[in-house]
Amino acid sequence: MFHVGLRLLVCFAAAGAVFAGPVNAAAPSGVVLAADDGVMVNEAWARASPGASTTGAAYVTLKGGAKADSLVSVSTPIAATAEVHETTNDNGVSKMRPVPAVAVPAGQTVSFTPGGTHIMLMGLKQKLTAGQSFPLTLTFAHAAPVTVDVKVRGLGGGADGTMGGRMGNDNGMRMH
Ligand SMILES: [Cu+2]
Repeated sequence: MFHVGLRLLVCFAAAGAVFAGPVNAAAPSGVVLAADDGVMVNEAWARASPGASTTGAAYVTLKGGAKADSLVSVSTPIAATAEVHETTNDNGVSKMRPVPAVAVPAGQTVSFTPGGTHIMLMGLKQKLTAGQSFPLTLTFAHAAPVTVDVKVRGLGGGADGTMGGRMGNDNGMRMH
């Protein structure tokens, strides 16, 4: 028999947190570029490309704005072709296929991940080297296109410690 002491978690009241509600400032008609109206693109990163590989994969986290939207295309000057792919597991075999659009519901977060939805870069014009970054433009059905800086992380995680060990086996899909 042993006794597990119950620990009380002390929560700090969020003193001073000020929630400013929607500010409906009068904007010139036809000009609506407020950040919270469109899709936010966060955490854009890519894996370093090994050896002479001419393909790579990049990942982003999308945060839906006030209205539902969808990502319809991606492009980058460093690759001949960039496509949104999704990885599916078919009887233990990873397969990927291009997806025409990725739904970004209002206010929802959509995360691209190794082994899941990813941005496939084909015909790389330069090696993806850890520590470097490159521009990636995301085009949405409704929101204005967004260009983000994609940070290249080392193969298999490393310094940043993220995404080093994903679940499942590789099945020759190490890049995705
Ligand atoms: Cu792919």
